[in-house]
Amino acid sequence: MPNTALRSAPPPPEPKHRAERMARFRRDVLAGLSARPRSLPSLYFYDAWGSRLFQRIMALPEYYPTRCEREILERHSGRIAASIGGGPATVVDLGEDAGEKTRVLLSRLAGSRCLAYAPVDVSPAALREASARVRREWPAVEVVPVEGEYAEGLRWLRNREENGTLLVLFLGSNIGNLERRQAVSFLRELRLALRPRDQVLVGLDLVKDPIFLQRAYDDAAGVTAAFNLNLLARLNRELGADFDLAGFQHRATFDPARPAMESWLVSRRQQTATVAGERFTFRAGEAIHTEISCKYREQDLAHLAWESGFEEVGRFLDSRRWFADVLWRAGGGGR
Ligand code: AVJ
Repeated sequence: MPNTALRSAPPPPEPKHRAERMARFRRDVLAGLSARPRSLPSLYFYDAWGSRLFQRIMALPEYYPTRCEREILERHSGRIAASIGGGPATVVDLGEDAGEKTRVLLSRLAGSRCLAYAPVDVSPAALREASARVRREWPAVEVVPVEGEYAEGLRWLRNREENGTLLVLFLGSNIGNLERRQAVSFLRELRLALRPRDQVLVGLDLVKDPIFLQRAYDDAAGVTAAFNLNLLARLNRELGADFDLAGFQHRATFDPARPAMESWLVSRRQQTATVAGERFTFRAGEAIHTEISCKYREQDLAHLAWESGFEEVGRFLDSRRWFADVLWRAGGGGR
């Protein structure tokens, strides 16, 4: 087997981890539904069908983040590319599946240098797609799919010396799904898996007139509603639950104090559902919290970098100042 194929292989699959993830899924769901207010982790939106619905959300006229970030990357990829120097580099893609925006950046980086692309994902299907797309478009780019969660994937990548400089992408406001404090601990952990010259590019959605937020998270065509309700459909499919999807309604609210958009599934009537053998009763109007999408203020970005232990290298905004991609260097200091 040629050496490159060997190096491109994902780490040995560990069925133990998959079984663990399934057990955790069940545990998380039962714990969330038993809590008050009830909640379900947004992490579980993305089964195969949920990922397709999210693709459709990104194409909605109301869902501005995708277009804002594409504008940013089209305008600033050159500067981002220059910031990582000319040596060998690896673009680590956390959860973007080599989507269009990642490819805007890759087209600037590929060709001119020795480049590797490492998607990290728990979903083998997502990894296959991301890898195939990049291999097709840039045959010279070495593709290193890493099956696993972000932290374990990064630890594995850090130990590969041939990676050169890492540029870790966490685009699309994915970090918005974490509470501010959790986001900081996530970023700090991320930084610990990096060497001083490595960089991260993080997409953050900015505070704006709530009317645009409301429309983006409750679109006219009902795609976001379907995306939210798919969470219950997934419990039906994978945990033997018996939710009546017609008995729940999508709701999106803006909390200016956080500030964040929040998504809920509201029970239209009193009803019961069985999940993994446990019975749950929902009152009419009772809401299950399914997602938080934090919005950041421009003036908080420097502090966020500092708290997370990074050095700010660049800050790129779209023309409306609705979205920001921040470029941070891991640096040597520690906080
Ligand atoms: C994928 C987490 C960035 O919060 O905007 C879109 C998910 N939820 N519409 C977001 C989502 C409802 C999205 N992220």
